Amino acid sequence: MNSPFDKTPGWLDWCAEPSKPRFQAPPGSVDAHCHVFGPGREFPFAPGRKYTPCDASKTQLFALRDRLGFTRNVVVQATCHGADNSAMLDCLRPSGGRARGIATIERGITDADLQAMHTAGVRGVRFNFVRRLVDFTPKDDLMAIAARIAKLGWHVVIYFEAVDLPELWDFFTTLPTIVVVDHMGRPDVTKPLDGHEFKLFEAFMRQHPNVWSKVSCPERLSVAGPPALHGEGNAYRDVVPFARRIVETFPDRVLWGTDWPHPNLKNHMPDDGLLVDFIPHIAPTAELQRKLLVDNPIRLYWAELVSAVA
Ligand code: 0GY
Repeated sequence: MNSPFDKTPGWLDWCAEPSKPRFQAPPGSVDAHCHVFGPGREFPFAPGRKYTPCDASKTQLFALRDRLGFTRNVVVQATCHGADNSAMLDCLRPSGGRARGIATIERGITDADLQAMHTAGVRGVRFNFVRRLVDFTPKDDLMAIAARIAKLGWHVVIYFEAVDLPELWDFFTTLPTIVVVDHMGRPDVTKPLDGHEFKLFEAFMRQHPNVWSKVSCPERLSVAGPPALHGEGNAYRDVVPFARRIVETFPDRVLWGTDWPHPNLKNHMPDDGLLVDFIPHIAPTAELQRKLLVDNPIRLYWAELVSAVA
C-alpha cells in the first residue's frame, strides 16, 4: 500500500534482499538497535519531524530478524515519530515477548501510561542530542524523566556526536540509571584510535560502570565504505579498531544492532547480511560474541529470563 507521505528527497530505502550472513549468530541473539517507520498510513509521521522516511513495518522487521538468524529485537523509537510511540509499541505486542522497546516520552506523561508501556515491553527512554534529528529538550525535563523511569528499572539511551561529549559529560554522569550510548558516541574514525577524542569516550566508560555502548552503525561511521568498493572482507574496515577496542575492553557492557531501516544514510544502503558478517571482526571470540549478542542484551532487556535460570 502506498504511503500518504512524500519521502525526504534523496531518501535511500532499506535493502529488500539482504544476503544470508556467513557468520552464524549464537542462539538467542538480540538485534538491540532497530526501528520501524509507520507504515505511514497506519501510524502517521510526526508533524515536527526532521525527515520523512519510507515505510518499514514490524512484519518486515521480523522477517529480517529471521533471515539474519536472530531471535529478538530492541525497537528504538525513531525521531520521525516524535513522542508518539504507537508504531514502536505495535511491534512489541505481537512479538510474543521477543521484542522490547525504547520510547521517547515527555515530562508530563502519566504514571498509568508509563506502566502500560512497561507491560508492553518498554525498558528505556532515548535522549537525543543530535541537532539534525531533534530540537533539544531542556535538561531539567530530561532529568525529571530519568528520575521517574529509574523507578521502573528502565535505562536511558543517549545519542550524541563525539565532539559534544565534553559539554554533555556532567549531565550524562549524573543520570541515575544505566546509560546506553548509541553507536560508540559516533567517533570520527579518521582520527586516531588512541587520540584525544576516543580516549575521552573510553574514559567515560571506564570511570562510569553504569555506561554501556552499542558497537553499531559501521555503515554510518565508515569513510572506507562497504565491500562493493573495496573487495570482500573489507567492509567498513576503518570502524573495526574502534568497535573492537570497546568490545574487548568492556565485554560485559556492549550491545550490537543492525540500525535497520538505516535512516538518513546518504551514500549507500548497507546489506544487513554483511553487517552481521562484520560482527566477528569486532568480537573475535565465541565468548565475546555470546556476551555481545546474547548475555548482555538479555540481562538488560529480558532480566526475567536471567532470574528464571538462576
Ligand atoms: C539511528 C540514527 C539516526 C536516526 C535516528 O531516531 C532517528 O531518527 O536514530 C541518524 O540519522 O543518525 O540510530 O537510527
